[in-house]
Amino acid sequence: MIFEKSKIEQHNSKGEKLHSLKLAPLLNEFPDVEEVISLIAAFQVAIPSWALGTGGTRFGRFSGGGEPRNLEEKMEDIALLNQLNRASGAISLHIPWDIPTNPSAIKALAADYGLRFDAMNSNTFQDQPGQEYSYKFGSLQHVDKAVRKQAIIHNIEVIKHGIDLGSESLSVWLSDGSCFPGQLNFRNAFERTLESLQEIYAALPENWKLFVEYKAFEPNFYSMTVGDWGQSLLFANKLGPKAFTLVDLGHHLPNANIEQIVALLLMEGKLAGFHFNDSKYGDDDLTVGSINPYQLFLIFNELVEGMNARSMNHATDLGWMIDASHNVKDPLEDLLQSVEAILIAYSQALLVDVKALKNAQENSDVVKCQELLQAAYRTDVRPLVAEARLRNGGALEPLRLFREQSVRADLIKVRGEKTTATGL
Ligand SMILES: [Mn+2]
Repeated sequence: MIFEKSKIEQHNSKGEKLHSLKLAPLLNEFPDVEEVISLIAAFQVAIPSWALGTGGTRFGRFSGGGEPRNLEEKMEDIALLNQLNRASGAISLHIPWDIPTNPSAIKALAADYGLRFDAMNSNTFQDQPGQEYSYKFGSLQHVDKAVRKQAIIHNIEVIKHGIDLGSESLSVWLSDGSCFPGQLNFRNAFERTLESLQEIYAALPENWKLFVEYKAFEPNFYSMTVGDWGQSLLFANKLGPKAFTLVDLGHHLPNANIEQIVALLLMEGKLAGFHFNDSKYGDDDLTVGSINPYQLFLIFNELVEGMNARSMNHATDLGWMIDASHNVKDPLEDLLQSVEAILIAYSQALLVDVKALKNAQENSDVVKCQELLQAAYRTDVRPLVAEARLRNGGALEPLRLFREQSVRADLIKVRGEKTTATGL
């Protein structure tokens, strides 16, 4: 289901005139606009292998059609996204849902599609068929050493799969914790988890990173052993220089100031990167930017400022991943919307008048600070994002082209109406 290049060219030439008209004022207004466009063009967001099918809730799942039935078809879908937006050139694999049984063939397919393998994700939050011990009461924190060992071995296997594919990081999200007061000795749970993570850390190749993801609640509803950024940072600091804290936007208690968390993790050189999504209540895993785009902008504002302060490469020094669930939308359309929202927030952050903001901060000119931030946020940067995409060979309007070409209908013809992606 790969697009013919001519279809994208046709689509672009149809829209080119209107695009130029919209772009012109931005080219005039911002002196550094060429640099901004090239930064946007370099920015890539990894697509998780579990986000290409229809997700569900604990109440049910309403299947879409034409969903990818295996890893190869998932990669095909990501290649298609990347053809359209030129900003989705990486895949983040989940093990065991997407075990590459023939790694050299998978690697060759990725090379054909121009995809690279981003962070690998382990899973000790579910019991797998044939597994000796249960994770009902935790994995790396478990009171039974044999259970911990099983979870450690799984993580090391995930690292090995990643080495085969050329990935360079492991994301560990633990559902470990407790459901009721008194169930767990917090200190002992932390210490056992740390010991387990140390064994996993020791198995990392030299150039690898370990991402420790935190989450405030669910599935455990009294305590989570890696429950917030403080606990994650404690683990990361104790583990060593290859360990970092991973921020998933939906994993905080309501109204948490995520931008401040990001600023301080960057200051400490301990920010791993992001799992992007949006939420209104909890870990809703909604389309990025669909509920609170201003918060996303404020986060990117801290990211850009903090990365520049440490002379970091925006595109490559942190892990950028989507972690969302698509329950009612076409997953591919949702992912196009999510990547677009990320690029828009990033572009707006790049337009902040940093010098003027610094000056206003130094003078405690609160009104001016707000004006400067909101001036950038209220700029319609969509033509800049489209221009970056155009220069990369993508489509001016990816979503429109996706619909005009009836991509989903074609996928249903090939894959069938009733399909379920692995892991869902
Ligand atoms: Mn996540």
